Amino acid sequence: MGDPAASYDINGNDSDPMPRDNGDNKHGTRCAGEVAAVAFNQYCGVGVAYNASIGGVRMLDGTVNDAVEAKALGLYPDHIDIYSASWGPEDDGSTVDGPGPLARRAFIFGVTSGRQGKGSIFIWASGNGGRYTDSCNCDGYTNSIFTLSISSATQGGYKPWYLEECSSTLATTYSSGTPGHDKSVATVDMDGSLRPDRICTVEHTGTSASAPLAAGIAALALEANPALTWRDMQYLVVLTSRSDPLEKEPGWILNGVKRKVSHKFGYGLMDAGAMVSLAEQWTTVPSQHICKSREINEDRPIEVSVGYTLQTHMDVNGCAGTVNEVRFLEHVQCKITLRFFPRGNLRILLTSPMGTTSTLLFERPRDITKSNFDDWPFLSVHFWGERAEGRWTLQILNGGPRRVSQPGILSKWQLIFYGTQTNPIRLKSEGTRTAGAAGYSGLNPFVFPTETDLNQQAGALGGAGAGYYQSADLYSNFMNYPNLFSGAGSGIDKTVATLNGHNIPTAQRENVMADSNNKLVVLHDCDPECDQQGCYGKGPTQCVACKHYRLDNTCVSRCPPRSFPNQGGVCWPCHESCETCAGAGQDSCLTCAPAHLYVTDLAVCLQVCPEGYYEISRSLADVTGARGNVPSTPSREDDDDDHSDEHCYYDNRTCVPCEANCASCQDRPDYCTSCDHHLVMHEHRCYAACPKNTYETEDYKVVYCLPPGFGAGKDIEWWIRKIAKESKVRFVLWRVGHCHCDNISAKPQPDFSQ
Ligand SMILES: [Ca+2]
Ligand SMILES: [Ca+2]
Ligand SMILES: [Ca+2]
Repeated sequence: MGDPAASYDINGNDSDPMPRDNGDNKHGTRCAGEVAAVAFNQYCGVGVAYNASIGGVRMLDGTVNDAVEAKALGLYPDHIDIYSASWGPEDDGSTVDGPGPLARRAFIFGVTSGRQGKGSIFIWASGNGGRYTDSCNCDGYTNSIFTLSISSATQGGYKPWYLEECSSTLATTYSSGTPGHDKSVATVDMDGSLRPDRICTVEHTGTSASAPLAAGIAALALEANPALTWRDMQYLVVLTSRSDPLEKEPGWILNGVKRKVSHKFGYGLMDAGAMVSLAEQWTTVPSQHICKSREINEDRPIEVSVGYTLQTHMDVNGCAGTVNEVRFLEHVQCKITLRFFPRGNLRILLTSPMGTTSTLLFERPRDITKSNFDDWPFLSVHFWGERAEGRWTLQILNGGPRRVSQPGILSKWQLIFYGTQTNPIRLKSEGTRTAGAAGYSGLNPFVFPTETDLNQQAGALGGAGAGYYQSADLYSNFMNYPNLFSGAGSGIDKTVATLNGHNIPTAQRENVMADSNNKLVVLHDCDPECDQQGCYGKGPTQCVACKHYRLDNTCVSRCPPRSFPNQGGVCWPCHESCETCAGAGQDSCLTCAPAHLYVTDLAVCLQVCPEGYYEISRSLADVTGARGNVPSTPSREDDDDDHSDEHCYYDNRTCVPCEANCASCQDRPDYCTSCDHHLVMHEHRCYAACPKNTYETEDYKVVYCLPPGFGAGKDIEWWIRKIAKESKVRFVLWRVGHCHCDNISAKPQPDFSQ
């Protein structure tokens, strides 16, 4: 159903996203039809999630820049649950490009604050560059942890010609295949005058047609369980997608937790029934931990001979013993800086401590003009569920076919682990499952087993699914779900019973009278935290009702740290990233939990600053409100102003955004340490084009033009002074953001006396 409240026209800057009817603008309509074409319509097929409402965002029919993308990705994040995107950088097999600073910020804002803090779901098509052996890991949108990347399979379960292989693809849905041999996708079509015979097509193709099917399935999962977070959704896809329909295609590996995974299809074909069943049983995963390894900065040569492999490794402990500890992996990023010409010769592999080898980059034979990756965060989802601790091995292989004239260099690499400290999978108990769901798990080996399933079906389940997290701790971990209030006694259900008067201890039945509800109430010696309705006995656990707030079964004057009073006056846990909060979501922190940083423009607490932010520690004097909480660290200034500040972030560290063009910065917003794609850096500022009398080096640095024969040092200083006076150097801009020096006519005479 069309939803104006989920729609916008960014190109026309109005509320009506109706495309121009010129034959080229049917893509969005076709994608929308796959998700939400209404049931029992007279014209065409039905949408996967036909009860979903759907909006349209017109954004590709005009200039597409970072701001346009950010606006689209950040549109109405409290109203829109799922964003389906079938666009990205050129699929030419040589581009390495990704979201700019504003779009990156939109992703972070979406997953932390969208859907009232449960996180926007971004579904992304993995790309159509298969013909040019493109890699979806060179597409920074699919390669992002925030997007759920979706690949395609033909109706026969094979790799289609346009498929891009990479390790960031999470799963697959059906789409078109070889023309004349395989069918394409049937969906709604664009026709300006809505002629009944023109508003249905059977010709929708490519990964563009796969992402909306995945978005529809994700919508069904949300319908079954609206509490799912953005990471819950990725877990459901990992756990329920099926390799078996696609195993005729080679390339499947078995990872360390015995799940089959592929660079073509991720975890396999999405299964809507299994997704919905598991969604119904799902308990939200613990909050995301981020553990960064150290950066390895030793230069290592990558030799010229075809087949040469540079192998290096790193031993990590998964940040054990810190708040960042990761024991159960989700995403793993390997951030790499290297030089090698041509870059497209390289194959990059990463092997985990559990022995899984994931290919971060396959050779791209068309990628022949560039030689660098600069802090590119190659993503693999193949280690999902494995442990982080141990030895990680990186291999960089010169796979050919181009001749290489000089060795390359690996100058920097780092691993970033995302995941949880505790077992993330805690299914609801058997009693709450529907008969249908329970029955389904028997049919589908990929539905995650509960303890009962494990006991009864340990043999029967077999196959790839049974081993996932198959440990005796599984069920007990669920039952031992860390209870914030465990110190206060019983569980919440029992507490409610006590306060309703149904669970009165026998010893308290003397000296009581019946209240209006015929329950037994003591009218004297009540705890001061009881309200005027009295109590059943002594102490704050025996109140009929609380004067202020209720924490587990006890009346309290205020909710303790890490909890907040909900509308019923019950202290409820904050999100794990908050020390104090106004609500349960990640976007509701008032102060941050220890070891978290406050991100100023997004108003959320994170374990590390996101890309494009720099970290500052405010002096203690700036945060007098935090005084009571900060251990007795001596304060250099004696600050008597009591500007008690709500935003007294607990451990005093914040993340501040870099200025718009910086990809990263240091100490202040305008001191860039790297630039956004296609921009050049000059004296730590980022520019679209080289400033006058400068040219761009291979690694996007800008240096001053020098006449032939000039060396470094004093020559350069002299030359800079000289060109400042008279401009004899001409520049040729051959592409925005790239330039070089040209036509330096006569060699000037250095005059060092100046
Ligand atoms: Ca319009
Ligand atoms: Ca691509
Ligand atoms: Ca992704």
